[in-house]
Amino acid sequence: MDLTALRKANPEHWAKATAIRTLTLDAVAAANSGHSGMPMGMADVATVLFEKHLNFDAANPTWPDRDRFILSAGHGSMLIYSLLYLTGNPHITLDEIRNFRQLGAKTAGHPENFLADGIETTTGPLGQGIANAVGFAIAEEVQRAHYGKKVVDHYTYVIAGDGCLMEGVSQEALTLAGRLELGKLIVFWDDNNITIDGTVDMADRTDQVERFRASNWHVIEIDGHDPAAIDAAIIEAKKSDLPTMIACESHIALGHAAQDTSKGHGALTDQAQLEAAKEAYGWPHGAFEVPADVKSAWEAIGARGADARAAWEERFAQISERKQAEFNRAYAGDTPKKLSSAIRALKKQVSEDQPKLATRAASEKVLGVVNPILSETVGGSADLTGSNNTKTADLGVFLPENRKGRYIHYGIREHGMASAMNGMALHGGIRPYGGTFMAFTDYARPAMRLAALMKIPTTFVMTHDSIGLGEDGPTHQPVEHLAISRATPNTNVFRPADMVETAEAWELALSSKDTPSVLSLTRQGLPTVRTEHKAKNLTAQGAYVLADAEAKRQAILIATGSEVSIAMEAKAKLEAEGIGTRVVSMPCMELFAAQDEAYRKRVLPGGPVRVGIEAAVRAGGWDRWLLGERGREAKAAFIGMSSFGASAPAGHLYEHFGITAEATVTKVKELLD
Ligand SMILES: Cc1ncc(C[n+]2csc(CCOP(=O)(O)OP(=O)(O)O)c2C)c(N)n1
Ligand SMILES: [Mg+2]
Repeated sequence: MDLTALRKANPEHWAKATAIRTLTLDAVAAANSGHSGMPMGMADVATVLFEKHLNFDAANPTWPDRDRFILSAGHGSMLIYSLLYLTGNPHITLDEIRNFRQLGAKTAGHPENFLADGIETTTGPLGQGIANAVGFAIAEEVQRAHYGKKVVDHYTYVIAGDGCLMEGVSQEALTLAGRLELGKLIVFWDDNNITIDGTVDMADRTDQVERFRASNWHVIEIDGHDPAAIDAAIIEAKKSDLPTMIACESHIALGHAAQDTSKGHGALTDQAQLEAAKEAYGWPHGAFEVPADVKSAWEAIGARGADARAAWEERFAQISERKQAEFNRAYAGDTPKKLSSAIRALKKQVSEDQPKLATRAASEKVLGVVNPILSETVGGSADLTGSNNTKTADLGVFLPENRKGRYIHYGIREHGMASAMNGMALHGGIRPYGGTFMAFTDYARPAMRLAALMKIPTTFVMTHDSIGLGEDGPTHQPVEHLAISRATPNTNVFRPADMVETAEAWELALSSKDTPSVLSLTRQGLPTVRTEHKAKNLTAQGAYVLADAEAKRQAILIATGSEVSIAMEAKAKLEAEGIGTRVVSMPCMELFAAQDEAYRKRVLPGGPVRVGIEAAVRAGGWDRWLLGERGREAKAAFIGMSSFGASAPAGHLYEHFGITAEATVTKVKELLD
């Protein structure tokens, strides 16, 4: 590349883009770690996007109708930090840039959504950003259909690298976006032909242009260092009814000795080479120094959207007060007042009717009450709608011809679904939930983990939650998945025992503001165990005494979900033999752990023997409740799974694996001996 020619052709653009490049070089050198090349290669694209197109107001980074910018290639975090600092974002100061990658800095190694407004999503695991972006674009469409173009009308822009496009999740994301014709989604591909191990073609020869076209995208190919071409491409992309991929041919680590090599991907810290690059840029300034005229040009870009934001606020004030309140409530993540009374009424009815129902079917009934009350729910399933029971009658299907639809047929794309749901939650104003079989947690897991890390309340509806699903066999029978989800920080795993607990779990999931929920639901029918109506949400305590000992208390049975009724059966048998037995239903270990110690001790007093019953592995939290919080307070045993399941009718499997009331009675007696 002839840098002098580039500089001379457009000196103002060059100075702005060079500020990004040099801040990146300086910050990475100061941290002695990081990724220099990507921000250096994509600085021109980012500069044109921010200068001419991105509708944002740097001083108000959470304005709801802003355009969203997502750096899917999260390793290039200095690109977004530079942009936020230069445009005047209140959180990313020069000190933050100087403290890149240091403890307590907002400028973490990879962008973290919860550290600074303006960072829309956490990226770093390649492919997540582009898949989140599909959710952002869906959220925009759904909200626009509901509130009108006057108050919702924005674009979602993404920068994705070769790595993002090589990850499997990108295939799920882009084919879904193409089918749904998300025309306001615009992806820039950083086509630099470099990854860590070498050139891309060492591992991949995909024709990305053809791949996107085949998936119903509009595609534009440009020189990623030509400001006029970048501008023209964005103008064209914005007009397209289809999502657009702009292939930006670029040079990683532009102007550095490591340009166009995989060495350029990482930390370029050599001082002499750094200075040589600055010299090649015609940048005679010190470390972290941005000349005042360049900084003020960037700040003008940051202030450019202030008028648009003010105009938006005026338009917003014109919609009905009811709509304004609904919009603000949904953005705040608050539930309507009606929700808890509706849940209470449902619980009362269920306790009276005492249906025998699979919790997945119970969940559908709860959603039937919830969805008409919460206009912000967007449901879906990865091609298991009838099995996950996620669709209710009032939700139309979201399609290009029906943007009012609030149900998404995600297709067989569990990872893409989970990641898109995260995008919707991050966008704001939408409460997404989506279903698959619990065994396919594995396929959705990277996004489930990120929901927890990002502190967003995505709800994962995981049905067919044990060997109780029966004949489909061990591939479909989760045994370790509860443990995996419970081991994940900031995740509430609910395993309701009946429809009452299912309603309570939903109420908690829908009220959560910063914790995702996993609902573990059965395929098989379960009796109602909560036969006495309690207005209070008992699931909120995580565990509670469902039935206390009648004879002198000698045993405590702790069970979750489908095994609570087994515990009740065992209790009846034990009481008949004079062994007083308490049954504790434990629908959410995390919420129980969050109760004060006095409550935990009241539910699980020392003394009696304890048996845990759950058709899953013991790992992932059980020992704390079985052995006691100090690990030696109770004689205890666990009835559950220690191998994969098998293919047979559910009843046979429970017998075969010894998860029965009889086995529980035997265990209690052994412990009492
Ligand atoms: C899921 C995942 N796998 C691996 C990595 C480690 N990693 C970070 S960047 C990178 C290479 C990415 O190549 P590309 O997107 O082309 O970025 P460039 O080298 O062009 O900056 C890899 C493998 C990661 N961050 N996420
Ligand atoms: Mg690359």
